Formats: sequence, structure tokens, C-alpha cells
Amino acid sequence: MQETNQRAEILVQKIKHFLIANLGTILEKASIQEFYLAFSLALREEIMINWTATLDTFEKQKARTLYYLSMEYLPGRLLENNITNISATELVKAVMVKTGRNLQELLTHEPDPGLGNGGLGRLASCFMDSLATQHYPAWGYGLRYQYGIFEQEIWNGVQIERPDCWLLNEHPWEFRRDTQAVLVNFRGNPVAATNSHGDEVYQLEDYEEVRALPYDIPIIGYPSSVFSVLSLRLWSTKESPTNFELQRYNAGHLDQAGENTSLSDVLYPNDHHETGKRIRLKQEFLLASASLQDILLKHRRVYGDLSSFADKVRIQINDTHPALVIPELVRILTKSYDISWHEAWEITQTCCSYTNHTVLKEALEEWNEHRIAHLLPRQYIILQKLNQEFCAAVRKKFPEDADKVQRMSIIEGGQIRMANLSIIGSHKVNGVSELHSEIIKTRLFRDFYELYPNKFTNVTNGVTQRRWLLHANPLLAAFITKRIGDRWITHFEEIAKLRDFASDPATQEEFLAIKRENKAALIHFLAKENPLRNSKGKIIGHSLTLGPEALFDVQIKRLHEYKRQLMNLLHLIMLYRELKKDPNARRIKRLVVIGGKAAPGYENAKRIIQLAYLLARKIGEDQAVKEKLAIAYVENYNVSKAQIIIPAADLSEQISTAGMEASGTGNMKLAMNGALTIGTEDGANIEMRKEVSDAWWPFSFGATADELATARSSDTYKAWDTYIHDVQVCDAVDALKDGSLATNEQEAEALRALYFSLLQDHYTDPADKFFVLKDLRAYYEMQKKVEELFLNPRKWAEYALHNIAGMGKFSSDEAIKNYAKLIWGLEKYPIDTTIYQNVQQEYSEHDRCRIIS
Ligand code: 26W
Repeated sequence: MQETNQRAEILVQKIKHFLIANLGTILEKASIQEFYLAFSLALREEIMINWTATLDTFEKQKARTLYYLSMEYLPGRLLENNITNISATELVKAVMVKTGRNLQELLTHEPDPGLGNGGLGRLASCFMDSLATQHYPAWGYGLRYQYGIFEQEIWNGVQIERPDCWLLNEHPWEFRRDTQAVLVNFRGNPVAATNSHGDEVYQLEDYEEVRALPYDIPIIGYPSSVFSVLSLRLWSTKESPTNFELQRYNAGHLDQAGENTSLSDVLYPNDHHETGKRIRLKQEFLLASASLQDILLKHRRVYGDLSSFADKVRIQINDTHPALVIPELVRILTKSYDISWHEAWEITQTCCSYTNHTVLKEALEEWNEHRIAHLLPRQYIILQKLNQEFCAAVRKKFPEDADKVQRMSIIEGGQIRMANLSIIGSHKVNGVSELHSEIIKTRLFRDFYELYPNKFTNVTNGVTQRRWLLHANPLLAAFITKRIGDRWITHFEEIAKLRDFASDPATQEEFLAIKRENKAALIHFLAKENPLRNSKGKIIGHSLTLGPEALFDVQIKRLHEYKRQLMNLLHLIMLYRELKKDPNARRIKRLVVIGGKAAPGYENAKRIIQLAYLLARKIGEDQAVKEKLAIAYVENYNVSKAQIIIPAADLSEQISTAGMEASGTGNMKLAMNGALTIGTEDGANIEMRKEVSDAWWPFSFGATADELATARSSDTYKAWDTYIHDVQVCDAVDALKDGSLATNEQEAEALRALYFSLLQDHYTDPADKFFVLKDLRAYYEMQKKVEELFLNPRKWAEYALHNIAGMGKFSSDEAIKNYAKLIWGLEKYPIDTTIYQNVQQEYSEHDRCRIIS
């Protein structure tokens, strides 16, 4: 205690120092932003030695290094996580007392960086945490979007998008690296030449040059010994005057003049939908080219030449978005390093690997051939050559199958298929759950699997227990540590030991008490901070909620038809109608919490949000029913809100159409926090069930992926028949058009569109493409079983404890270990002691060199 007190005193001194030295103010007068800055600067100093020593260790020890390329990251707030990860929670509390400041206010002052859409981006951030914690040599690369994912407001049920200006205030956790900027070229005329091997290479003339400036964010590993710090390097085009084309501006072309300055301005808010826009293509190439140049520079600094490049460099392509790294690497090797085409191609395939995150056709990226030819002429020539060679090889191997080449080629029908390119240019391709990896092999990329059976592998996703349990749910974390010790923080397989306590009544009671407390916090949040707005956006109140005794039923994820938020809502209509007839029809109360953003152009997803709102309103107006059932739509769902909602959840809704959710990661976070899953046999749900065991996984329902594949191919599922033969289902669906929910024509129209999506064949799609009505009855019955079990809290707690205990496999630490072993061949490199001491020594010199004594 004494020690904490002393260290806190030193930290306070440092904060005061930064307030004066960097901000020109004193503690007493400092605004929250000033205090936040000074505090972060002080804390940041604590990690700089480790950061410097980590990077130096990787270089000096010539470690094979992973470069993780991702267009998206969702790190969540940094300060709070950094405090947790350097185990400084108690220290910081003491500092707050000494400075008279409020910790919660300090932590929530920081914006939540929304540099991603959903699952893929958050996974990348969990992976960075696990790479750092486990001392793997790695860099993350991405884009520093000025505006992240839009801020969502719900105006009388309608989603409104607002810009997310997360960089409005100075951001103390990023380091601008002016000396490491690189140049990226677009357009121009390629002039042919040959390298010494006789391969054609191209010199670009009259091109457009864009300067990419890196900003580094430290990713702090949790200390198992000395903690490592990795870098997340984000590229920006904002700050470079050369990117602004003054001549075009002067000629009156304002939009063209600023295009390259604003390349990194905005994240594309699409998830599971390919956009095909020019700026997006420029963004993707910006990431690929700038990162690759950086990788090459780093490699040459350490090794002098590229002879060990294929041995030392691993590049992970996070979905196809950074896949242009493939032709770009071939190009640079043949042109700038005079490596033969053949060898360049081998090096590229050895270094690169690709993770697929979705099987939805509309999310598989394709770029128009002309667009690429115009914007990236040299890379286009390489793509053509790669395609010709590949097609020739396929033709030779399968001379009988004429269609095969067409299915597999990189370029077809004027489109460049990024998934095909990624598979061909990688040495490994992985899916993100067992089921998903199977589907990739047997359906989506079947031809490729036949050609390269050894390329395909699985790495099931995971999430970091440090942010999602230790930090988000400190009560439950302490509860666990009290029973099994704290090794689970870095060795999550030890969570299995919790099983021994699952049937212990005192443990069950304590678990329930913690859940209640977390629910109280969520209720507080919903009732005080989750606004209800009228059609002009004016706040007219806050969410209605129920008490902590209610079942907290949670579905939080991006809005998408395949995730079937609509099925959840149809069940709620059924429930509402039952309760309306008889308010005592059910014996438990239920608070349904739904959160998620819809892609701005995804009309049906927006309609589903509106339905949730209209139903919530209807229930809220019903005096009798609202005591039993409430729906809260959480506005602007993001990582920070997830941290409040997840610890309070009893029931986790993972109800996607089987075969369509590649993995899911929210499912893991919720189960880790003691929610029971009501779910389909999809994605990682299947493996979670296996780990928890059938006995403790009571709410699995619905058609399987195979059954649905058969129903599709045989065209046997008729939504209308299901609708017409089930009175209750029919009644619920009719609520979409009988005027009971809508109060004006716009609302009526939105609901009608949903009604038709369920029942009417469209010329491209069959009715109810996502099998909502097919699974609704089974879902409804399963929800009854949920209520039955919930009536017995201690039994429920026993199930919950078994679920937590079964989550060992779903730590991102485990996922990263599997990538390291199966895909990257990566070793751990903890900070070298001598290097650490040297850096420490150099750092402490400054204490002796004050100018004015
Ligand atoms: C080009 C537009 C676009 C943008 C993002 C298409 C596709 C995406 C992502 C691949 C979509 C995504 O986030 N997929 C999710 O990835 C998670 C992490 O692996 C999985 O857990 C989810 O199941 C999957 O939907």
C-alpha cells in the first residue's frame, strides 16, 4: 500500500509537470481535456522504455516478423485498456484521490476510435492485444481515418448517420512519424523496360503522387514478465501539402484538387457489402503500397538486402481488402530489386496468407478491370500476367473442364476477383471457424481446394479476455481470480477450473449477485444515457427498462438480414400479443436489448431498426404489458457500449441463418461473461457448444447449414406455406401490415417492405431468403425453454458457470498461437534483458541533465 502511495505521488508530480510543460496550465485550472492529456502523457512515459526495447529486440534478434494488414481496427478506448494492461488500476485510483479527479469522467472523456465496421475490425484489435501479450514480433497496419464509422442516431425509429470526428481533440496515444512517410503512385503511363532476367518491368511517367504519413499507436501487452509493446501503424494522407493539387484548384476543380488529401478521410461504412467505389480502391492500394514500402525499408535496414525476405517476412491479408499487396510485391521485387519474375512470385506466395471472413457473395470484392487499369496501370499488367499463367496451368491440369478456368480466373467478365487473387497469391488460406472453413473448402472455393488441398486451413476466432472480462467486468474477474487464481488472464485455458465451482450454491449466489449489479449499471445507462428522439432528432426521453430481476436478452451486432434481428422481433411480436391477451401468460419479465448499425444504403436493415423502435413504442404504451416486456434499442452501438452491455447479459442471441455467420465473436464475449446462448448451429456456436458440452448448452435450435443448402438447391422451402399453416406466426407477420404498429405512411411502407421480403419472391431472390419463418417456430419454443430455466436462478447460474468455464479455447491468445503455428511459423521474442537495461539507462540520463538547476 505504502508503495502504491509513493508511486501515485510520483505520477501526480509527472501529471503536474506535463500540465505546465506541455499545456501551460496547473492542476487546479486544468479542463478535463487538459487533465486527460497530461495524465495520458504521464502514463505513456511508463511504456516508452518497453516499446523502444521491444522494437529493438525484434531487430537485433532478427526475428521473423508478422505484418498484419487490415483496413479496419476497433481498438476501443485506449487509456482504460492501457491502465488495465500495465496493471495500474489501483495506482490510478490513488492518483485520482490525490488530484481530486473522477476516474470515470477521465476514462470516458476519450473518444472510442471507430476505425472499423464490426467483427473483422474488432478481431484485428483483439489479435493485436494477443500478439503483444504473447511477445510475438508483429506490426499492425491500417488507415488513420479522420472520420470513423458514423455515429448513429435513431430519430423516431429512423437511423440517421452523423460524422464521427474522433480526432477533434489532440490524441495523446498516437505518434506522428514524419521521417517515415512514403510516396504512393496512382495513374500515369507505364513505359516498358526489362530487368536483368529478361522480365518486363515498367517505369511510370506522368503519375499522381500521394504522400502517406504514418501514425503509430502503442499496443501494450499484458505483463506476464516484462510487457512488450507493439505498434499499430496507421497511414494518413491528410497532412501533406503535396497531396493537394493547387493547379487543379486554381483551374476551378475543387473536388479533384483535394481528392488525395482526403484519401484517408472516411471509413467506408459497409459491412458485408462490396462498394466498388474509386476512392475505396485508392484507399486499399494506399494501405497495400505504403505498408509494403515500410516493410521493405525495415527489412533492408536490418538485413541489407532481400535475400532473407521470404524467410523473415509474413504478411497477413485480413479479408481481401489489402490484397493488392500481392501484385505490388511482385512488381517491386522484379522492378526495384531485379529479382526474376519466377522468384518474385515464389517469394510473394511464401510471405502472404489470406483470411476469409464471409461467404456472402455480395461481400466478395471485385474491381472493374478498367478502373484498375486506369488507376494502377503497372499493377494491372502484373495482374494480367498472373492471370494468364494461372489460367494456363489450370487448363493444363484440367483439360476436360472448360468452365473451371472461368470459375477460377482472377479476371473474368471485366471484373478482377480479389478472393481468387488472394488465394492464388498466398501460401495459406483460412476460414474463421470449423464450419466456415469447411464451407470454404466444399462450396465457396471448391475448385481452389481441389487444386491446392494443403493451402486451406482453419483458425477459429477468439477474443481477448483482458478487455472483455478483466477490464469490462471487474466484479466477475475478481470472482474468478478468487477461485482459480489469476493465471487465466494470460492462460485462458485455466478458466476450465471454474467448472469445479459450478454446482456450489455459494458460488452460484455470488455469480447472480454480480450479474444483478452489472444489470443495475446497464439499467442506469439505458435510463439516463440512451436517448429516445422524435422525428426531428430532439431528445424526448430515455429508454424504458425493467428491473434487474428481468431476463436481459441481448442481440448486439451489425444489422444484417442474415443475422436475423427480424426473427428476434417477430418472436417479440408473438410474445407481445400473448401478453396483451393475458399479462400473466408468462412468468418472467424480459428486457430485450438490441444494438447495431445498418450500412447507410441498406434499406431493409434500416427497416428492421424501425420495426424494433415501433414495437418498443407500442409495448411502452401498453400499461399492463410494459411491466413484463421492454425493448431498448441502444443508439450508436460501439466497443464502449459493448463493455457496458455484455457483462449484464443473461441471454445471448446468436441466431444467424446456419452457414452464413462465418464465426461471430460477440457470441464468445457474451458467454465469457456468463450469458447463455440461444443460437443456431452456425459459425463458432458449434465449437462453443462442443467445448461447453451439450449438457450445458440448452438452447440450440433451427435448421442446419446442410439442411438449408439442400432446401436452397431443391427449391423446396416455401415461406408462404409456413406462414399460412402456423396461426401464431401468421398473426405476427400480419402485424407488419395490419396497421397495429405504424402511425404514418412512411412507417407503414417500411413495415410493408419487410412483410414482402418474407413472403414475396423477388426476381433475384426467393421469399424469405434467410429462412426467418422456417426457424421462427423452433425459436419461439426454445424461448419458452429459456423462460423455464430462468425461473430457477441457481440452476441458471450453474449453466452460466459451465459456459464461462468452456470458453478457454476462444481466447484470441489461442487463435494467435494457431496462426503462429499453422500459418506464420512465428516464434515469441520477449524483450531482451540487456536491450531493456540499455534503453532504461539511456532514458534515465536525462534526470542528470537539467539546464537550470
Ligand atoms: C468490402 C465490404 C466489406 C467489408 C467488410 C465486406 C466484408 C467485410 C467483412 C469481411 C465482414 C465481417 O466483418 N465479417 C465478420 O468477420 C468476423 C471476424 O472474423 C466474424 O466473426 C463474423 O462472423 C463475420 O461476419
